Amino acid sequence: MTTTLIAGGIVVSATGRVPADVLVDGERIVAVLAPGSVLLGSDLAASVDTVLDATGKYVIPGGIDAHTHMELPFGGTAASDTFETGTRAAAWGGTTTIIDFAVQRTGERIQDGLAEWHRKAAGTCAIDYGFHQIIGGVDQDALAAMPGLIDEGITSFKLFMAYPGVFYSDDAQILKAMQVSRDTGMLTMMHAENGPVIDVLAEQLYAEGKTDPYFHGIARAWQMEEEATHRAIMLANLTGAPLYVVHVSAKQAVEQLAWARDRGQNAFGETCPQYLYLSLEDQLGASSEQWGRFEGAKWVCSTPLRSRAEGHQDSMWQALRTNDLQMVSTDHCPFCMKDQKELGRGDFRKIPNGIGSVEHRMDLMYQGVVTGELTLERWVELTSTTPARMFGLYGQKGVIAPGADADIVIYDPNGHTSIGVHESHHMNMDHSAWEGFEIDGHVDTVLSRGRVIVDGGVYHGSAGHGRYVKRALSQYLI
Ligand code: DUC
Ligand code: ZN
Ligand code: ZN
Ligand code: ZN
Repeated sequence: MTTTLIAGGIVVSATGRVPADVLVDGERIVAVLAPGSVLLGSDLAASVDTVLDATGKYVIPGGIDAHTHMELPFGGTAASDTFETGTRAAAWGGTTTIIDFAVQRTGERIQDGLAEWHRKAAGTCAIDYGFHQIIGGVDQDALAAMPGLIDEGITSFKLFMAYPGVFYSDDAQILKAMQVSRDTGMLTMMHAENGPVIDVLAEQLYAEGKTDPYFHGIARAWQMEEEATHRAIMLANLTGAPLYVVHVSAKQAVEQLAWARDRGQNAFGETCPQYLYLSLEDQLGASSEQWGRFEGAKWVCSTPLRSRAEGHQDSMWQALRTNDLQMVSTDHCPFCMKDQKELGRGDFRKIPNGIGSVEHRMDLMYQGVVTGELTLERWVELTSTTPARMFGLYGQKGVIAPGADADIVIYDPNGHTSIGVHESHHMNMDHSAWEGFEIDGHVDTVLSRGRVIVDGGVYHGSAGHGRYVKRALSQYLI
C-alpha cells in the first residue's frame, strides 16, 4: 500500500482552518499532524512513499455532488455524460463522490430501474458514487419496495411535482410515499414545481408564438415553485416525513423553507451554481452567430433561471450564509446543443432540460469565497461536509480525519481557472453553460481513496476505480 504525506497545507473543514500535514496509508487517512512532525520523526518518514507539497494551498475533503443525472433519459434523448465521462469531469473539478439518481419509470419495478443504473455505472466510474431513487410511479408495489432500498444503501428518494405524464406524482401519491419516508427515515427529496399549471402556461405561450428558450422560464413562474414548495412542506408536516427540496431557485421558495424550519420542521434545501450566477435576463439576451436567439437553450433547466431584477440570486447567496439552504449541488444534466437542445428549436417545450456543471461546482463556489459571499469554511461545508451528513456518508466522506477515505483536494488560492472554454472542459458537451467564467483559484491535486487521480493538470484516474458506496440514513434526522 502506498503511503502519501500531504505536507505544508492549510487543512480546511466546516468548522475551521489549521496548518497541518495529512498522512494517507492505502485508501484511508491515518493521521492529521502538526506541520513537519512526520519529517522529523524518522520511523514514519521512512515509510512515506510520496510527499505532496501543499505549501500555500488549502487541503479540503473532496467535493460531494449529491445531485447528478448521468445518462438521464429526457425528452426523447439522454443526458450526454455517461458515468465514465461525467465522473472523470467531476474528478478534474475536485469532486470525488457523486450521488446520481436511479430512475424508476412509471409502470416499471423499482428494482428493475435500480438494476439498470447499477449496470450503467458499474466498472466505469473514476470516483465513488451512490444513488438516490427517483420514484416515477408511486403505486402499491413501489410503496412496498421502497423500505428495501435502505439495505441497498439508498436512503433517499425523489418525487416530482412537475412533468405530468413522465416522472410526476400527484398529492395522494406524495402523501403515501411520505408516509414511507416517516416510517423508515428515508429522506424525501422533492422537485417542487406545480407541473400541471406550468404545462398549461407553456402551451398558451407556444400558441401565442412565444417559442424562444426564454419562455421556458416565463412558463415556470416562481409562484408555482413557491406554491409547490409550500405544498411539499405541508404534506411533510402532516406525515412527519423529513423533506429535502432540490434545486431551489426562487427567493419565495427559500422563504417557505425558512418558515418551515423556524417552526421546527425537518425541512432542507439545496441550490445550484446556475441559480447563483445566471439569470433569466442573461437568457433573454443570449444570442450567437451559430444559434441566434436559440443560444438561450443552453440555460434551459428546471427549475429555471430566475430574474436578477427580482433579486433571486442575491437571496440564494444570503440563504447559503444563513443556513436557510444547506447545500450546493449541480443537478448536472448535460445536453449538447447539436441534436439534443436543438430538438426544441421553434418550441421551447421540447428543449431537454439541464445544464452541465459537475466539473465546475467546487471552483464556482470557491469564487463565492473570493467575492466575500461565503467563508472558506462554509465553502467546504456546502460542497462536502453537509452533503456527506445529509446523505449518510459522513465519517467515510466529507471530512479530513483518521479513518476517513482519503478523498482529498489540494486547492490553490493563487491559481486561476478559465472555466468557460468548452474545448477545454472534460464534460461530454459541445458547449459550456459557463463560457467566460474566470475563477481566482485552481484545483491542483485530487486524491480518490488515496490514489492521486489529478495532479498539476495531468489526469491519472481510470474508469472503474470508483466504487458504489452504500449510504446510511441521513444524519439530519431528528
Ligand atoms: N431538471 C433539469 O434541469 N434536468 C433534469 C430534471 C430536472 O428536474
Ligand atoms: Zn428536478
Ligand atoms: Zn435533477
Ligand atoms: Zn495551480
